[in-house]
Amino acid sequence: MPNSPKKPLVVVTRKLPEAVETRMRELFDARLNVDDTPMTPAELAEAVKAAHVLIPTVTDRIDRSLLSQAGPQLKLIANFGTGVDNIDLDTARLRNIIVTNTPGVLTEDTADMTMALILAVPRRLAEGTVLLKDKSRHWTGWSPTWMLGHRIYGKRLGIIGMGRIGQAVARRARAFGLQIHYHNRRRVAEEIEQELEATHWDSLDQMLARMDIVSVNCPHTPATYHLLSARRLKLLKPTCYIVNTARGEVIDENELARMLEAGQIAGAGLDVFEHEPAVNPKLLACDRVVALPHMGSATIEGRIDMGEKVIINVKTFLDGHNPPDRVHAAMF
Ligand code: 8YV
Repeated sequence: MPNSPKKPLVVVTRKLPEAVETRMRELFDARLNVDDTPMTPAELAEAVKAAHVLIPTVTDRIDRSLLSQAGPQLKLIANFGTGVDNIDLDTARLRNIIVTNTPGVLTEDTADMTMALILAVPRRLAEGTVLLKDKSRHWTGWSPTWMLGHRIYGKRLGIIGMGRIGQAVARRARAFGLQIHYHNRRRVAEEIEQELEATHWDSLDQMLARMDIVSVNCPHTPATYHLLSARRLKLLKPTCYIVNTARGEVIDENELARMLEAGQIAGAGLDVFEHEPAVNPKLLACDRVVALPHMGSATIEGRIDMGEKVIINVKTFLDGHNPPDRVHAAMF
């Protein structure tokens, strides 16, 4: 019997949904991570020495030092995720390694989670649940002045980053009666502004000073690192709430924690943190913070869609074509 041609080695760094892994096994020589233990830098180095394709996630640092250890056979990094701030795009380009991501398929889930936080923080959802579940406290009944939050309807929402996710957040927020404001690298098309009745702010500083809720929906890039710096956080009204489902690095987390503790910001809904998986203990100690462990796109449907997108990118590339979700450094 003739030898069947050797399939390319595809290393997947984390456990993926069953259906995705099954398809990967059929198509590639897939080295999967069955017990889902994050790979150490040494294990990642071994992987890039042998793999033709690497499929990392947000938890893997694909930096210059790692890429410098890659063998010449590594030609594609197909990120399982939309944000590519875990990958040194410039070094990948210099080494002729193509990078792809999974845009679009996690837009609606992430926007849902953003909206959930926009509702949860001003209306004190997490605090209320904790109060009822805490066995040491007994709920004595309704009171007109107890557990008051703030109205959402009619307030001003400032969206930082009006890409796919920012727009999906704006659509939801409008249905809740929020007024939409945004700051973005580029102004969005007029039809979109009209549909969302969105006000564009060229100056982020000026927008921040006037908002009731600020939602971070931009990618983390060198240009957006600490975009909400200590100076900018001080521009917010003390009654303003902040929601972040993008990347922790966009906000100066230490300063945010300090200001929340000092009552200089009304509250925060945070799904992402600057030094994940570490979370600033001051944030966790603050009643007015709803904190989630990076769950924005965590739906079964979303993860399967992400896996399918990764497979399409890898298969298209291995078949000799340009993968559909190729990332260029200039895009980020
Ligand atoms: C993913 C995300 O879960 O895709 C992204 O950029 O932030 C997340 O929602 C994660 O990145 C998977 O790698």
